[in-house]
Amino acid sequence: MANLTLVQGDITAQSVDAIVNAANSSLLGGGGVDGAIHRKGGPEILEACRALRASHYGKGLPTGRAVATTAGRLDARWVIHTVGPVWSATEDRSGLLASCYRESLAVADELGARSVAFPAISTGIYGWPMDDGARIAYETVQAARTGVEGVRFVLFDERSYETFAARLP
Ligand code: AR6
Repeated sequence: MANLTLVQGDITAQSVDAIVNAANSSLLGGGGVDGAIHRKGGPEILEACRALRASHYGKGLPTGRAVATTAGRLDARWVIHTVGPVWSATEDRSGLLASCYRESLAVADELGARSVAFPAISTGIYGWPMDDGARIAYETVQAARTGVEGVRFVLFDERSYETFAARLP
């Protein structure tokens, strides 16, 4: 099982093998973590995303799936882009959020990544409640059969950090 750590800060400042991006299915960038990763990582990441769209994901990367590109100028070898579900009060989409963590770790395993940094997927623009996002993140990562040794959750602000810290297994 991977060792779990928490830090408060900016995921683009992390030095790890793979940084996970909370992307959207277009893979062409956006706000939040996605915007920060593309801004700091530089145009190489967008170029790689465009190539992936052209070769495999003409209709977009489905929700719950993950795919890797170069990390450009970030201090990492790869960025793993995953598409979280938009929060719904009427439909249970937690399986899709769990899938983001599981699939990202599966991609990390294929790459041979040993350390992976995750943001709190779906808890920003996509509106997922932070405490439930933390629960799903921990449950899924703990249950994963993975060769990844270190999983670092990077929480942007104090409130999200405290929420994750309170639920840390
Ligand atoms: N480092 C770490 N965490 C961050 C950072 C950062 N630099 N910036 C924001 N967060 P979000 P989503 C936190 O909105 O909810 C994009 O436009 C943020 O506080 O980035 O999955 C995509 O293109 C929140 O807790 O992702 C999609 O369209 C968490 O990261 C859409 O947003 C996730 O917030 C995806 O929405």
